[in-house]
Amino acid sequence: MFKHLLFTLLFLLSPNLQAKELLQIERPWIPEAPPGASIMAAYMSLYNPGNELLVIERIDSPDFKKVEMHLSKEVNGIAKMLPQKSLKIPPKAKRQLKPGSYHLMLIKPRKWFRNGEPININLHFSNGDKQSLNLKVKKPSTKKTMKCATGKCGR
Ligand SMILES: [Cu+2]
Repeated sequence: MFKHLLFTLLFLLSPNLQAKELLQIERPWIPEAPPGASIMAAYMSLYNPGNELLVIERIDSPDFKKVEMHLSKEVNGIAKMLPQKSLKIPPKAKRQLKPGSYHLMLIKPRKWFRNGEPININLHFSNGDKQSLNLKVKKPSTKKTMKCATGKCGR
């Protein structure tokens, strides 16, 4: 009994033994890209449940040559994607990665990722922590794809 209690206490006190979840990922979306596409985008909502500011300093993936953090912004009437050095998520706050705003740019996939296939992304934080995400590619709805094909995307 005492031994069991001691073990429980040690477990609770040792941060290394606990599976750390740094950010809560909501509604992840990696749209399927056409075959041969050299970039894909990843969208999701990042929630920081902790009491300290979390700063994502670097992102990598075994499935892509490079992962960049971007911000889509209109500069002098021209839509641009500005690379971001970091993504800050304040305590108890949410950062939305969505079309037309912050997003992840997945560059040079190692193969054509189709609907339902898994993609791994590693977030590296300024405090040395690392969080691995297992996400899935999702086919954009046919309706939207057809609209885009006829040049009426976004309407
Ligand atoms: Cu981008």
